[in-house]
Amino acid sequence: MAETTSPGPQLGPTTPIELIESLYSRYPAAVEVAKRRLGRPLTFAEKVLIAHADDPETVGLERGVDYSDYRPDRVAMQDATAQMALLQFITAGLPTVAVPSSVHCDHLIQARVGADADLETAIDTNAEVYDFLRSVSAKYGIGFWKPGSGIIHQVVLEQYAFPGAMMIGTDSHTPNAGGLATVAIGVGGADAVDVMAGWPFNTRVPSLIGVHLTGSLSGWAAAKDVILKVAGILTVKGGTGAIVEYFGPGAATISATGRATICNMGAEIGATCSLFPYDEQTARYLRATRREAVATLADGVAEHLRCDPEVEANPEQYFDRVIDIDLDELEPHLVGPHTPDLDRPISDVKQAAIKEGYPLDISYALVGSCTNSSYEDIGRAAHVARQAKAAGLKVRTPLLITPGSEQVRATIERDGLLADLEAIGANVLANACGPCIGQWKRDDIDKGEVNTIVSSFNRNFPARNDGNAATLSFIGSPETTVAFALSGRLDHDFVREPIVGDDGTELLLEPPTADQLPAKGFDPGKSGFVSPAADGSTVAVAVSPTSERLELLEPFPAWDGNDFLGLRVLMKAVGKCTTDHISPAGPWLRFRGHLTNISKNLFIGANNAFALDPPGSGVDVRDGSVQPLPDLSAAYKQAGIAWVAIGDENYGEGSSREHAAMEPRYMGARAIIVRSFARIHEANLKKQGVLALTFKNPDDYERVLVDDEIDIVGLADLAPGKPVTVVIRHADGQTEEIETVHTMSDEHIRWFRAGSALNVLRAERS
Ligand code: MIC
Ligand code: SF4
Repeated sequence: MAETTSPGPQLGPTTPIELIESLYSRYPAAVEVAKRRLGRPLTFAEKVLIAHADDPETVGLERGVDYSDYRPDRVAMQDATAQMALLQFITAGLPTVAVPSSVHCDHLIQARVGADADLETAIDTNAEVYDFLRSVSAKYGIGFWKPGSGIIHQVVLEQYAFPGAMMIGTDSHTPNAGGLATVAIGVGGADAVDVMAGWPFNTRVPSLIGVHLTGSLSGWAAAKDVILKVAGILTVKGGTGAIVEYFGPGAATISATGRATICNMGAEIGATCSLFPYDEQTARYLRATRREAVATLADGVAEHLRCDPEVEANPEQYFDRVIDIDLDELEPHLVGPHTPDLDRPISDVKQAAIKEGYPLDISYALVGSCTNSSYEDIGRAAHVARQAKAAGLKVRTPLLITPGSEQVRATIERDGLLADLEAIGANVLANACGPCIGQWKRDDIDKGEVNTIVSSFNRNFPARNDGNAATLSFIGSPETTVAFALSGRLDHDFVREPIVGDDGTELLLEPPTADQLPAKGFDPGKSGFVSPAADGSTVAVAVSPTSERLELLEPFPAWDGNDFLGLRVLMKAVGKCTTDHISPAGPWLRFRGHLTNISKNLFIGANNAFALDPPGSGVDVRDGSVQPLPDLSAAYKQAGIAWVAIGDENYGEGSSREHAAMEPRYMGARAIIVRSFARIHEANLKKQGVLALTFKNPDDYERVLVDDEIDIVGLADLAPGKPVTVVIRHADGQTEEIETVHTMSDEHIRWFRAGSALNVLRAERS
């Protein structure tokens, strides 16, 4: 295992040029190896993968089948997931991280009053967690970005991502960096720990979906509408296990930050990541963000930083699936409520809203989040605002703006774009996730009140933004969001109908236009970067044993070698069970570093087939009582009753938070058995030593009843590709035997036996 003793290249706030040179020097030979082994031209994604293969000559290449080892160039972590990742990293006992890594403080800032006050409150209330992250970063050679410096994915795009790179990040929207031609993959903390410890990143070779773009965006259509359209086509599970590669003449017309929006929201279709090629758009963005030298280097290997011409000419031969989108025909779209793939062009929204009975008055409009807070985004939103201001109009719906980074904030302030938005009544929040992740103190409605909100965010699962499952959340581009804020009505087609002011003034908005990049260059604003200590051994990391927010981890017990017999069914999820249902964020973000405390939210958003009302309830089979699922799991744990949870399709969709896997593990789950899994969550369960099983016949889901006892047998013979037998013993004495399948490799089986991947890592270190 590689071991680094000095933090060396990690020290600065950008990717060291030597690292890029060294990677690019490996590209030609690695690409040649893949061409020889596959006997054909390559897509861009395949080039990046082979250039990062642990061993290009032997790495498995079979898509969707092989598990392969890669060497990413970088690891990025945000504060809400970094805590658990770093608590695990500490237990590995290494002197420093082996790969350049960074921590970004963005998720824990609550939106209440406005940027400055909210930031001050966050620094105060999260002091213990920020101190922990800062000292761990200082000790282990990790770059630390202070609260207020921006949302992880914007900062990574501005500072670290570079064409042809591979990185992993403990956040599902890490693929944002695909806008800069980086293969950037969202992972759970345990995967990050492997890479920071010098191990390779092991993942299944992704399948490849090609999106062929022609034409160019015009009118109201924005980059956001490309991905909303793709989400409508592919649905929330259509991208599972795939890299989505964009190419074709239309791709060249989209700015680097627009591409990042598209790649960011590829997370919503379950994609491993999304990717645009390197070209003049990428180079322009690199130059604008003071990385001229990176663009020059990339020019030198440009042929390797895009797909081969044969692929572009005959994509069907090289991709598993090809989607064609003509940007000339693209309309603005709106998706929602409750799922990002319920897609409609704006022209259909009015009719659908009336038919479905969605509240027509919009209660809030929100612009920002990691997916849509670039200079161009805010510029287009501001153009709409200027038109309204000139006509004497103000927003009818309160409008909140969260800039993506301090650099964007300082620049849009300097260029008057923030002032344009404030002039129509917008309120500017801190550079952070804020309302996107439920960090929103909303006082205008009561819990349970049905209401409509529109945002430019990426997720709209129930209760996500404001903790109220009755809020209907719709997603569109920033300019769409501002247009809706002006009319205040979901049944207003702003493309075709004028906004009517209180005094009868009519304004038919013109389609927005804006500069992609600031003509005067970016203003970096206040620097939020803290370098790690030159000698980390002198830095102490303290976790108070009485803390309610941080808790050192105890290793999970190893498998005892016996089959699992007589497991109880804690719950059977019906329909969507995202990570926001399993371990919600919002107020619970507070406990992300404390496994015992955060486990008190286990499944509180889940819809359990056996106790539907209220969500998060379960039946105690010992006496038939209905209880909150966290209480029930605690009671079972205390009584030594092990359990399984049953899931529907795409179980674990959404976040990368490994808490959604660690909590069930900690509270006594032996297996999670589902109709299908979302990629990151399945990987997280395996890492934590939970059996992640899929019904071979999805209808077997129906066989599981509330008072069944479940046996999982033949575990001593667990092997890759071999089904696992599950015996369902019904309360009436009948028994059914079903087959489940899994995606465990030999390595994953080792983790299961050892109790967790971390236990394996620790054993190898000692
Ligand atoms: C999200 O958008 O759901 C989050 C919050 O950024 C998560 C990470 C987390 O739960 O901390 C993600 O997308 O991975
Ligand atoms: Fe933050 Fe929202 Fe982006 Fe997640 S999706 S990183 S919560 S802004």
